[in-house]
Amino acid sequence: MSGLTIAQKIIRSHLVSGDMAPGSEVALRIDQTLTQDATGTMAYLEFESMGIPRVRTERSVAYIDHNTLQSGFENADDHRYIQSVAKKHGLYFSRPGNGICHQVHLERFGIPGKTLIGSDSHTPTGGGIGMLAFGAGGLDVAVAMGGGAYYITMPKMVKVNLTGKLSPFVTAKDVSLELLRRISVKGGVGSIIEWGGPGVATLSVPERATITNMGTEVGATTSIFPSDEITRAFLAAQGREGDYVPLASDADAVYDTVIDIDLSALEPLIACPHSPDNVVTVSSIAGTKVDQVCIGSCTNSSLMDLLKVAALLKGRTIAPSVSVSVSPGSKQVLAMLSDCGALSDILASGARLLECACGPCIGMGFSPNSGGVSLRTFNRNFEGRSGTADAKVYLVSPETAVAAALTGAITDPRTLGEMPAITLPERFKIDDSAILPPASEAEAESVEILRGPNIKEFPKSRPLTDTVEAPLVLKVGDNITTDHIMPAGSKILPYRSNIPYLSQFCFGVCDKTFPERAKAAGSSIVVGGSNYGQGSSREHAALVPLYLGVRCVIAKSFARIHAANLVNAGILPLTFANADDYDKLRQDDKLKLVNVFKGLQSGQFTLLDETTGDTIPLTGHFTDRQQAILRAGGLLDYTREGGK
Ligand code: MIC
Ligand code: SF4
Repeated sequence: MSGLTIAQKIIRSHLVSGDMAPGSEVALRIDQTLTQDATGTMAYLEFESMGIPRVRTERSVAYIDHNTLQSGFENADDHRYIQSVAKKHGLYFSRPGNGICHQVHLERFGIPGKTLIGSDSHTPTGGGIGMLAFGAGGLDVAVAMGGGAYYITMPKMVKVNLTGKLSPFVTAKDVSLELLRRISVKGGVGSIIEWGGPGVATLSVPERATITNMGTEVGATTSIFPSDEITRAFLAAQGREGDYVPLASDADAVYDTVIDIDLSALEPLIACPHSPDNVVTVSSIAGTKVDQVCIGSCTNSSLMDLLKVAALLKGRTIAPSVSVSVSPGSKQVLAMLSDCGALSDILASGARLLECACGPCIGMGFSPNSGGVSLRTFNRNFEGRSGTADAKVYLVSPETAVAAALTGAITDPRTLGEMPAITLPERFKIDDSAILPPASEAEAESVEILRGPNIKEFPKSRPLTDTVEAPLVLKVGDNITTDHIMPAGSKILPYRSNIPYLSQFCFGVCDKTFPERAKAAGSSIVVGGSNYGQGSSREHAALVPLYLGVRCVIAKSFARIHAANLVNAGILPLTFANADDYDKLRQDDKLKLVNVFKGLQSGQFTLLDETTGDTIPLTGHFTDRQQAILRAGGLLDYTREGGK
């Protein structure tokens, strides 16, 4: 037998059931979980409904980082609810202001070789420290907190072989953008990307984490780096050397694909509106006027990133036409920037300091002006996500962001002169006072769960029927993101535990009349193109359509987490057997899905278009467990009925 990749080794040591052949379903034991507030309230409501008194993982952490504005009682109530659940049920609680979940988890909790799932699509950031970390829907995280396994389709193994060394002003972000340029937002679907080769030794843990973070954007199941001496040094600097475990693939490990990237050959790159894979060189569009620059997010808010930003801004002033924000990834980063004086350099340049949170990345404030050009060090530039429908958002490295902040136009950062040398400290400032431990088992019983009026009922599921008769209420194109299906932003985010309220905004970016029409239809079907449901893990993109009566989504292909969320919500995700049949279906056609139960077993479904008379073959390959979940009307009903 040939050797194993890093991911295969971790999967093997956590295998609860299944066969590790690509395409088969494997069930994994989960060591750690994380949630953030925007998906957390729902996840904890689901966890509570399972009636398990204490989490059964090694470590579960509830973060508050997405919506920290508390612009009304809704969020304050949700945060208080999550805090009380954490205390009662055995979770650590990271208070608002303590930082972005992925950054804090890397600093304080990540352990090489462990498995992690999080109700956030960027959970693979943990791969930077050698964790096998997956983004998942809230319900899957709730099940894992209860000690249940996490089910995935065994991915293919892709290796990115790094050689050479990054040149000054070329960064880990440019490595991610280069991969996006080459393989697109669909190129990683069904794969685990392992980063290897001699170039790995030149990258620090935060740089590796930038790369695994953005592996989400190529659609990868997850991404992982080896755990080596650099990992040990990072853990030691965090006072956690005891958590270090070396991890490497076997010399004869077999990969389905190998991609070579020569770090020395890269130059600064930029993703243009409105997709992270719309990548060109910065120099090719230099001179484009910029209105806004945002530095931060779980992709680029580490101490290393912000020390570089501060060093480049030192003694300089940002252009009067540009508005600049800096959001440090964690309280640790902010405190250390402050202690060494770098924060003063940032502030003296004219940049605005925002809280250690997701902030503008999820449209929580700092929306660009009308038609504005915004350069962001973030990971997603989907249309409308910034909060300004006609803004043009570009994704860049911190260095390129600073260059634009100083000049007021897209500028190759290599024109800024010498790159100041940055070294990470041997010891980070450790202050876990904003991470609250859970109550002891003895005290837990008396902890009261504090619920606010914003928490509304979970949408009612319907068990699957053998015939689904419903109109095609919405037909959309390729690469529909969960931001299209269920937008976020400061006006909507406070309502993540209020599905009826959220439903008014469902598919608003594509068609504002959708919620009304879907509700009126009672039962409905949505049709999409390829890579349907890419982006965020938010299960609201399945729960809200469920609430509006969507029974089935038919697409050319699906993104992994969203397909799992649809199954968990009891909505059938089916694909066209012949992609061309997509063109035959028209909005408002009367559709009829027949012999659904037989289809579940055979994987072949038949759709009748009663308006045109067409018969369209569809496919949907579901494991026995997924079939049982769909029949029950969703994972919650399946679990309640005793399913594992
Ligand atoms: C995102 O980056 O889109 C989010 C907001 O972090 C989401 C989670 C959410 O919608 O709450 C994600 O990536 O899963
Ligand atoms: Fe937060 Fe943005 Fe990261 Fe999502 S991508 S977790 S919104 S910082």
